[in-house]
Amino acid sequence: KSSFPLVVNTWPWPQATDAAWNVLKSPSTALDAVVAGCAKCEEDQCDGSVGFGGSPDESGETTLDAMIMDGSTMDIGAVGCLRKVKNAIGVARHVLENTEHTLLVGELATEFAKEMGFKEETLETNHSRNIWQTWKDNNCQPNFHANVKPDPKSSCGPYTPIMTQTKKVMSERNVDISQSNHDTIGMIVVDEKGNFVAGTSTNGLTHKIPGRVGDSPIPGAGAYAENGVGAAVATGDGDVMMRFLPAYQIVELMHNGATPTEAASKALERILKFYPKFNGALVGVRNDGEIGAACVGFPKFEFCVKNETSADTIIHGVDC
Ligand code: SD4
Repeated sequence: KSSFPLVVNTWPWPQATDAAWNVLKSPSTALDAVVAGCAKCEEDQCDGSVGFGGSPDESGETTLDAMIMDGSTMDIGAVGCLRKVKNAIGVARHVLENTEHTLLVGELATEFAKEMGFKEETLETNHSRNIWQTWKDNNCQPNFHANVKPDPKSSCGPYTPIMTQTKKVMSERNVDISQSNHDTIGMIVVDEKGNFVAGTSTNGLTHKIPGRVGDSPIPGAGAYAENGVGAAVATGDGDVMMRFLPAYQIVELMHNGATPTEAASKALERILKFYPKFNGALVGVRNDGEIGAACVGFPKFEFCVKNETSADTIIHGVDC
């Protein structure tokens, strides 16, 4: 059980925890802290899975998903498939604060971001170009159009449209995450008054079909927060997770008396009934400061916790 204020985030990324904590103690709001924490990972390109230069899609482009939810108002701002803007969580915050909307997507989210003063720049790096080139060299030319026949002279055989390929790979449900090592920062910040804010930021799934949006910007899937109950965040196979709204489930289960660990385990069980090879991890924080997590399909899941009780951020591990 933790005291408040509190910062919790997915994966062993204490630099993000510390960034959020420092802002929270500056002093500032839980909303500011989540934005600062997730932005730190976007800048640091945590694991190559957050921010620019990671997880190129089938056309080589990196696109970003992010969300922020304020449990004191139930306001949400989110961006999906955001192009050419590095600070996805910052744009999500502007959706929350400057619009009546919840989720903006794609190129038009970029237009919105530019209006809000964000810089338009490429999200490609040598690293992301290399990942994409290596993949492309081994998989033949992408062919999005069903009526275009694969080139029979191609050295790597008939091209499997990614749609089919993805279905096949996805049906294994343990291939994509372990191979592409893609993770999301999901962060929960609680201020000293018990206001909950949750956020996410990710560059999603490597070699995704352009246009794919994961669970991270979907309310109740990637994150959920409700003052008086708690908050939860998710990481893992977003195409599956968003079908179950696990973050919402955790908050709802906690509302009905479950501990965060029980709630996270139950939410995973619901998914596993249908997708036994699914990979994912969930973290929840309850209104009384209790923290819990559950995971499946990863060898181990680690998450960071920072509160007043220790000078350093503590990394907790859960066996999956
Ligand atoms: C997604 N959930 O886009 C994200 C990726 C992730 O660990 O969290 N991977 O599907």
